[in-house]
Amino acid sequence: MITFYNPHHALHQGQFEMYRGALVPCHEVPARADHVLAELQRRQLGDVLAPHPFAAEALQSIHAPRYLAFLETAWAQWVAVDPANAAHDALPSVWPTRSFRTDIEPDNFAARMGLYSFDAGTPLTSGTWVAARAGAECALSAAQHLVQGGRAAFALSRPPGHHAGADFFGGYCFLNNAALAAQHLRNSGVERVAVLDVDYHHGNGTQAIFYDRPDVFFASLHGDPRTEYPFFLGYADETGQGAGAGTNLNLPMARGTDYAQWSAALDVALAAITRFGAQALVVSLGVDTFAQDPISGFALQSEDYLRMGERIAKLGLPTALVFEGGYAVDAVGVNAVNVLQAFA
Ligand code: B3N
Ligand code: ZN
Repeated sequence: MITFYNPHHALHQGQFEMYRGALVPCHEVPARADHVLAELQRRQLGDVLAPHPFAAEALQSIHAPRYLAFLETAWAQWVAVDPANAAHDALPSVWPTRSFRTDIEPDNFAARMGLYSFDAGTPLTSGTWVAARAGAECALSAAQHLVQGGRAAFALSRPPGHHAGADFFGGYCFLNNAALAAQHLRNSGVERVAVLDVDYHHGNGTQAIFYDRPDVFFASLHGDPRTEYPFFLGYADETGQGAGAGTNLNLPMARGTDYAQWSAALDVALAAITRFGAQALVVSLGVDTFAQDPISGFALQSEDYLRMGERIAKLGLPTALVFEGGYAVDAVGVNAVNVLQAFA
């Protein structure tokens, strides 16, 4: 198995996220990717390469041009508001909720931050754009590896991606790496692609991007959004719309879910992916389902990730795995690489 590692990921190093009315240290830290890389190298699971460069059009296959233009220049805009802003990250604080207009991009920077985001937990930093773009290129490179006949590839991307929509960031995500990989497969002639999201949190961005698409199946196993982030999407009755009716499968589960319960849901998702006739698979690989994860509520153990990988690999599909969440930093390397082991 080949890994595409984002050499610029550490340029995105947020300081604080909003939680219960206070700024708390960010959970999504560079050490997460460092631990995964170290574990991959310790087990010698294959080559680790820098991603290939991709033209801007690759990002535009998923993301709105005005959103990309905003992200690319956001830090400069933030510092232009006040040079003293360079000392701290930008966080949104005002949003256009129901009845507000979103067709106008206001001149005010805080308003633009709100227009293009959905929470106050995702700081934008001086290095966010460079890191996010290189992370997206890891996912695109992994997809390209499958196009060239590879069995599996891992995108060690940071920041993560599955909460990012076509034109918004949130949930620590800016560019939707998994969606970019799936779309690259489609653009390269793979007719039916499935995205399997095993992160603790529902991949609202990925779902929204493909919700009316008959050619991309999205299946997600996650904490019940009635109690778990991102709260406003991820319910079982969301099954796709229009031409995409029937191509979305949400399997929400209660806090405390262990591997026996979780793997029964995995079987349901994998059976649906098989029925769909997927020719390639993209896995949003979050390991925040781990019992000791500090912000999540499932009860998976490190050895469960070995079985998870074996089960997914048994599908026999060309598979691109894209790193998402997982915040028990010391265990994140072992857990993620346990999944990858079956593809090595
Ligand atoms: O859910 C949280 C959250 C929960 C507990 C916290 N503690 C105990 C300090 C802090 C934060 N925040 C909402 C944002 C969650 C983003 C999840 C990103 C992710 O992994 N997506 O897959
Ligand atoms: Zn997550």
